[in-house]
Amino acid sequence: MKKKWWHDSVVYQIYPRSFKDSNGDGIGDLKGITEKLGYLKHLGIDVIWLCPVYASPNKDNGYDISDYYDIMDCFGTMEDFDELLEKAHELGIKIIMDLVVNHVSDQHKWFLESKDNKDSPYRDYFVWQEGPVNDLESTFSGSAWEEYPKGSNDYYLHLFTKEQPDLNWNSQAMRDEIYSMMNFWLDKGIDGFRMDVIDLIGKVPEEKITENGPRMHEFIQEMHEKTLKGRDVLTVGETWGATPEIGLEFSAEHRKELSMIFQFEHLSVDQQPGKTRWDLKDLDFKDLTTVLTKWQLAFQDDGWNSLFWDNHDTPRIVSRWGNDTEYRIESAKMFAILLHMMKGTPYIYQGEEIGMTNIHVDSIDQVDDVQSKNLYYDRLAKGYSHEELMQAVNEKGRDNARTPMQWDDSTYSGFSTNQPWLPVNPNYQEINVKESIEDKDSIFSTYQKLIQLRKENELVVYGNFEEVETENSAVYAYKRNWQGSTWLIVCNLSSSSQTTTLPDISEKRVIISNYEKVSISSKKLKPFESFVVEI
Ligand code: TEU
Ligand code: CA
Repeated sequence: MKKKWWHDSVVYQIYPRSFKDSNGDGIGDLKGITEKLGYLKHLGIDVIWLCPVYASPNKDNGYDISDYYDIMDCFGTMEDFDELLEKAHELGIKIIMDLVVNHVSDQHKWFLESKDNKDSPYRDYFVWQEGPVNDLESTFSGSAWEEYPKGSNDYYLHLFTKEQPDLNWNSQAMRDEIYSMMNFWLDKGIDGFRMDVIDLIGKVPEEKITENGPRMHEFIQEMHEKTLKGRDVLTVGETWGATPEIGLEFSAEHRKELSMIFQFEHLSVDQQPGKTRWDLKDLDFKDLTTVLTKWQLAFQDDGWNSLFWDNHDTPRIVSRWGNDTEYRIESAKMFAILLHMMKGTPYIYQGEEIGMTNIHVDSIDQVDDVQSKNLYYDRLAKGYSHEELMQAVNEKGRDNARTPMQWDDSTYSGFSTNQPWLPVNPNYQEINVKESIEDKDSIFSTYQKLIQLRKENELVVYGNFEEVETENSAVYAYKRNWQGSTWLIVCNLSSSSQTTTLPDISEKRVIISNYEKVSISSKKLKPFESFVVEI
């Protein structure tokens, strides 16, 4: 495998609205990020993935872009962006931007032209259809078709909110505009893109095909040819519908498409098969570890994995499958060790490195996320109970990951001097960055050490992956083999003690662990116990 700079990199995802507010308006901003670059350097990350900062009316917090060439007012100016990029580069930190090109905002000039003038060249930039339309649904509930103007029998497609009209990728003119825009940012010196729902661009809505449409790879290859080719950048596609085979098509080197993809199969194991994230199901450890192993093996020789538990759309892993009370620290560290010892590029979502947790709300009025809100009202009308819907929102809602970053124990957690746009999690006095950096046994220091291990050991980057049988589905174990060395990674996924059939290990060769005293006989593991040992 040809070496790439992103093979041994660790990426840190920033949701700017919630990261750091520099001017006291309660909303995080670019200057706030620049202020905190030193912190990220201290953590040891190599790359920042910046969620959308482009001009936007914020119907979906920046994922509805009204101008790709401008910065959102509340985040700052293009000068602030240039300064952030420059300061980051000075520290050796790269920045990849979110690229949202499946749809734009209904306030984007292309759509404004398109919607009121059927003869406009921009009409074809969107997916217009005459009624009657099919029953295709939006990810954010309700029909994916919106009639405009009312009574006209003309409909446009929106796979997300109706304020996010879908772009028509069959239009060459539209595609060329997207490529010019990408080159504008790449020429500025950014280091790559995270591509929002990129597996939807080949959609054929009249056949109800959304993910993995027939022309998807063709478009990505054209994009590569016209923008990425010859540039040493990281690209990661968000692909909810990817199988390992599709993942390989996206990321195998000879395909000339992307560096890697985000697949979501491991995060779908706690939902009822064939249903949505809101249709809850208890986690079965075997389901999870089977998927993890499957993706590791799929990219053993070609292609490349991304590794992540959390992002701005998913609940916090420590609350989701760990234990955010009694074993918060142990379980957060266990999930960190499990993930960071795998082959692929790890992504840390802001706050994950200090073990930030989900929040609890009692009423839908306390929720900001458009997906949760739409779901609630849609299903309430369909007869679901308030209680079951609030349970789903509390367990899976996107606000869980979007509460302001907890920097210290002062009012508003050091995020802002004013009431933030989304309330701070009430546990900020106990869980915050200040406390974490001072404590050498913190979750933060485990992340720091894991990042360091990746830097110092090719085994972590390129070692062969091999699952190890433990005769206990609550205990996941795997080996990494590289040039005669072998590391064994052992993780108790459960909140109770577990026995296994693993061989005894030597204390002297423990590389990292989440309990001070590692269970020397690995036959009995403490709750959420995890360690890495050279064998
Ligand atoms: O997410 C894709 C997406 O569909 C998720 O929002 C959703 O949570 C998932 O389908 C499970 O239900 C991307 C962005 O990450 C998200 O923030 C945007 O809202 C969305 O695209 C639209 O741009
Ligand atoms: Ca601000």
